[in-house]
Amino acid sequence: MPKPFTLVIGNRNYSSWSLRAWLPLRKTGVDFDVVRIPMDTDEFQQRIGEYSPTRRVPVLQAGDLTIWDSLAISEYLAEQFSEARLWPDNPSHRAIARSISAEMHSGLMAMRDEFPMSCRARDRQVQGSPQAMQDLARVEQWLEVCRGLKPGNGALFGHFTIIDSMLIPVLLRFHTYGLAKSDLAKEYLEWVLADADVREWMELAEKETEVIEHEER
Ligand SMILES: N[C@@H](CCC(=O)N[C@@H](CS)C(=O)NCC(=O)O)C(=O)O
Repeated sequence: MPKPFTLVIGNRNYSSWSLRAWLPLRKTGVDFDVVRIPMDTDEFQQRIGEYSPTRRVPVLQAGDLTIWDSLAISEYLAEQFSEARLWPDNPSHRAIARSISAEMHSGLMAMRDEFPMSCRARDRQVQGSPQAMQDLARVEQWLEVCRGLKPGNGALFGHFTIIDSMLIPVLLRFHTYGLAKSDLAKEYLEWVLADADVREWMELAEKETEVIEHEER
């Protein structure tokens, strides 16, 4: 019996956008298949066109429907699974969460380029450019804004929402490169690393054997 959804992802170790789609799908509780295609390989080039019009991952297949792009997948899941409350309940909080998610989705290029995600890597020492450091400072500002609106620990708006899945791959970089400086970032990172789904993803990433040289620092 085919499962209702199939998520096509890249390497768990490297593919931050795959993680951003996998997490909200996981949080809905729905059953789904994963097709993992290792990136930067001949296999990726041969197979990706079968799934993805952009030749990128993630892609969600929902019956006949194909949804490419992590944010579009997240929005679709939020609509289909309203009980999962994938956006904050409060409309103002929702607007801010969407603004930050969109900013993450379309920006922070220097940080993304200079501090690539590698879930299994630790203690990396990288000197970021001024632009990358500005991007990292922006992440700290986001945390301050969210905690200002909704004081507390753990998920930014009291329960897991899409803003968390947008930020979690950044927090995993904080872990890899020792970038969590403020108490807010340290506390949030602690919550991220304790999340059962994040842990599962990281454990599976550890078992992957592929190495993408240009993603290593
Ligand atoms: N805006 C897209 C970005 C997708 C993306 O850049 N995916 C990367 C992996 S994290 C990819 O497919 N890289 C493979 C390639 O470019 O060959 C999204 O949010 O889903």
